[in-house]
Amino acid sequence: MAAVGTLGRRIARSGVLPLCHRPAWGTAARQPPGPRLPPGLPRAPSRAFSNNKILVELDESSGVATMKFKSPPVNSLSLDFITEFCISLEKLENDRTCRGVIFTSAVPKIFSSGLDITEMCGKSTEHYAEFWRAVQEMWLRLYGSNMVTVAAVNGSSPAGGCLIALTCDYRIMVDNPKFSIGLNEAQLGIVAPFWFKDTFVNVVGHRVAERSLQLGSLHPAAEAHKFGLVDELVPEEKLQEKAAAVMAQWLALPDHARQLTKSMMRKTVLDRLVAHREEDIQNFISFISKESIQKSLRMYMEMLKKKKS
Ligand code: CO8
Repeated sequence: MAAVGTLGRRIARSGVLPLCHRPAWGTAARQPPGPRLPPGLPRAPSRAFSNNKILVELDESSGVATMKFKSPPVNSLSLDFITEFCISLEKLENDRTCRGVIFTSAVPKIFSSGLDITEMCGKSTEHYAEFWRAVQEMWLRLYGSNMVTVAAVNGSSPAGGCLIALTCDYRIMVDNPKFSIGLNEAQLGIVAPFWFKDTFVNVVGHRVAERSLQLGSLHPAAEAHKFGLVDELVPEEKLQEKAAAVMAQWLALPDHARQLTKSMMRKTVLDRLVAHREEDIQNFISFISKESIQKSLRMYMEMLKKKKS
């Protein structure tokens, strides 16, 4: 898919409603799935839709979808990836049989390497505006989702990858010291915006977030678990089973009560970005366009390439 047009136009072409036209919080409680079938009887079918970068499978009997990132080598969050993400999420949000989504990766050892750095290097002002609006949109849709969202983190998850996990309701990570997670923007010479910071603070608290953000830390799985960045660690082979069990626990509650509680906890942070969205885009453009920042990003990309040789 070519990276052309605004995210709004891209989503409009897909027939998906833009965020501002979605029903208000709590007004569209999801329908619980039908009664459980006795063993042996045919089950409701699973539905799958796949684009280039994300595979979505919806199990209609449980009401749980899995979104699997499949954009090698590192599931970087390019404009195309983010567009697919928003469209897929919106399709599920509008599907009354879907009550929860598990996010995971089909790329071995990587959950997501975060925002695609090439989208932020040597591009036009218009491109930076389109890209940043898409990043905002992805966060607004996911943080404000009515569905239960569980991140099944099966690999490294720096920066924007960590943000996706932080934005979910619950995080389970594979217990592997080689996998790390964190908002490492400072290491790239860039600054995580206020809504990345707000999301992080809401998960781990102010002190831990401040230290981790200032140092641009990437935390090995066990350390991330110790201070609550991830809720649980499991062996790789147990990840799917655990994610399904957590999802079942969250879905056992009445949707309207859980959704209204989620909204109460997240509304202030969501509203802050909505109120300052254009200003945030202009800040991003003027920051990322600075020659000193461009130089830092180029050096970082070179460092990634050199690491191989
Ligand atoms: N964007 C673009 N390309 C990337 C990215 C990325 N985020 N990450 C890796 N790549 C590329 C590499 O350059 C390499 O390319 P090539 O094959 O052409 O040399 C290829 O992907 C494979 O990478 P590695 O060889 O490094 O793969 P490994 O399996 O050894 O390691 C890692 C995987 C751990 C994910 C490693 O690649 C890594 O650490 N990547 C960088 C992750 C990172 O720092 N991301 C930060 C992105 S910024 C962000 O998300 C938030 C920005 C907030 C904006 C604030 C604005 C002001």
